[in-house]
Amino acid sequence: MAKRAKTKRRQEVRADRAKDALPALSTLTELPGFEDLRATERQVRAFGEACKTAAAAGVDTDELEMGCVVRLDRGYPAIITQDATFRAEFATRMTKGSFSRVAVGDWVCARRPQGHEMGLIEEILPRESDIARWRGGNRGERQTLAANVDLVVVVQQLGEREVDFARVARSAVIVRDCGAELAVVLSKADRAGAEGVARDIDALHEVLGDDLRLVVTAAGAQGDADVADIYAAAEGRGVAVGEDGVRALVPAGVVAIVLGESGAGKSTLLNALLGRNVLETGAVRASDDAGRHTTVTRRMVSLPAHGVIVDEPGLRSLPLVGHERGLAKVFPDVAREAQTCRFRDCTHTHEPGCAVLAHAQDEGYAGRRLEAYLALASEMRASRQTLDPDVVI
Ligand SMILES: Nc1nc2c(ncn2[C@@H]2O[C@H](COP(=O)(O)OP(=O)(O)OP(=O)(O)O)[C@@H](O)[C@H]2O)c(=O)[nH]1
Ligand SMILES: [Mg+2]
Ligand SMILES: [Zn+2]
Repeated sequence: MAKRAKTKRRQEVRADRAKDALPALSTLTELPGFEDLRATERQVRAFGEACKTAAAAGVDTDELEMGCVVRLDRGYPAIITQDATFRAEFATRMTKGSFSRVAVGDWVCARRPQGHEMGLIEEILPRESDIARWRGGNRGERQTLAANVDLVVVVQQLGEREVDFARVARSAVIVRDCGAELAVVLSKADRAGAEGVARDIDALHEVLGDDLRLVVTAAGAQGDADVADIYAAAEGRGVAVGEDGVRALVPAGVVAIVLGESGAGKSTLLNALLGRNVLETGAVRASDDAGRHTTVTRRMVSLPAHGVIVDEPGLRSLPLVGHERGLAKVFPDVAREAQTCRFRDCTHTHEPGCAVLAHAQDEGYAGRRLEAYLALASEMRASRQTLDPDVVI
């Protein structure tokens, strides 16, 4: 027993030290203001209900405020309310079970007990969108990356080789399934050159359609790199370029998140948008061009005169599990045909009475669009069979 108490004490000391090492919130000038973040009416109503519940549990309602989670530093949330910015932990009645999983962007019922620096999260209010990915193996779980964001900016780096359009298509399906809008930033355009960029834009248009919101950037190009030709090639294809192109995606009032592999240049891009080096960036490995997971904190930064963007740690794997709705949103033309196939479980590869194949033969889909759809659909079919049905949400 004594041993267990000692271990517990040691854990507490370690947790206290970790808290002390967190950056002081008052020094973070890039944090959004309360007026930059807008809760929906549904969330405001839910806050009212949460106050009633807390009052019934004996909480002084004068201490309750509606707040938004603007950072998660090693799991510790920072919350912004109308009057204050403070760190918070979970009220004891919340710490059990999955309710304690708060994400950046979450609106919460927060409590600041009189004379306390640390706040408490009494309740997480319902999410309007939930950007989540599946992680782990057969008994995996959904990990929420951010809540209540309007737009996901998928950042994909360019290089000498053709853009990894399969990865962008996969990201698009997950984003559209999560209830957010999608935009794609092709970063590091200086590495691809004008011809490479033109090739990559065409590939993405082929797979994801011409109305895909696309921006080509080179925010971290070395000083003497000439990107004028490269940007001209993109603009010639009707694609926006540079930091202004990205800013236009995130007007005031919009909350966005950047999503992409480690090393894709997400933090570099956000620093360029902020006009100063607020976020840490790190070199990629020469051997495989992969990043080293430089960003570890999920946090909001506020763009001057524009909206808010959440910087995220890079994601390696993006398994597709149960995102059929997202697939149908990204490929509405294929999904429409698929509904009239003779077999409900048609794989659209060889079956008689397959409307997708018939359409491909008669009118055709753009280039590699069908190929991308089939690859994603088949992966989802496979994951559905291997996953434990109990954990599929
Ligand atoms: N050539 C070139 N290099 C870039 C560009 N943008 C970023 N880089 C480099 O790519 C590397 C990774 O950049 P980061 O901004 O740290 O990438 P990240 O996506 O934030 O990575 P994680 O935080 O690990 O997820 C750095 O060495 C950057 O200098 C660019 O436009 N051109
Ligand atoms: Mg980063
Ligand atoms: Zn079919």
